[in-house]
Amino acid sequence: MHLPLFDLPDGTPEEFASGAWHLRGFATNRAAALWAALTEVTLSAPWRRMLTPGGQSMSVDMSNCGALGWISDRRGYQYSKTDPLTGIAWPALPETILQCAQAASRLCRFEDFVPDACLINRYQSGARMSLHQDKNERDFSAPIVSISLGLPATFLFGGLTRNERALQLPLLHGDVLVWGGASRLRFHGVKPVAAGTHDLTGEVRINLTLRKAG
Ligand code: MD6
Ligand code: FE
Repeated sequence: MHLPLFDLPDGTPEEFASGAWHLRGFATNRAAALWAALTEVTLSAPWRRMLTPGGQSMSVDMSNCGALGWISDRRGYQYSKTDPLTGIAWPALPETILQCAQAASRLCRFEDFVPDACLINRYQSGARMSLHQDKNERDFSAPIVSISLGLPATFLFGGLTRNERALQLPLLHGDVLVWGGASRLRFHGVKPVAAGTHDLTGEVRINLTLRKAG
């Protein structure tokens, strides 16, 4: 059966590149629970600006939950079992976040995705993420699940080399990306987030990136 785009029920995976799916609005009905859970996480692991290996402050505020947290400093990018700010383990991955990620990945035929790391990104207006590859994880056969909440953003989706022209993908509140396979190592980034206000998150965009890192 042929379904034109405008007839797709919310959350239906659209494969926009080999191994990369866009699930529009998949998390919308869980957004309030996700927001409450990540707000709780950031009470224990506060928002901070990390340094790039070059020593510049990133424009995105970050935190983590799960067994491993993604961190960046002058030594480079790595996963850490402890929060360098507090010296203690990252907060546990909230069940509501885990269930959302697993439900989304299952729809894209990744049957047993067990993430051990959840990076939480907060974009205030003007914050951006320059083109990068996610390659600090041990096992590239696991997908990455990315959940967007709050203000919209334009996601840049490039190729396997930095200079390949990037597609632009609008990401809205509640959208989920699942990507792996042939897309796992594609360059990607986020254009500067425009100022605005969202009913749930206020003046920010939130992105949760779930990975199997260890
Ligand atoms: C963001 N996301 O959307 C940043 N990486 O704020 C990422 O860097 C990302 O969304 C790998 C897979 C999906 C992503
Ligand atoms: Fe990334």
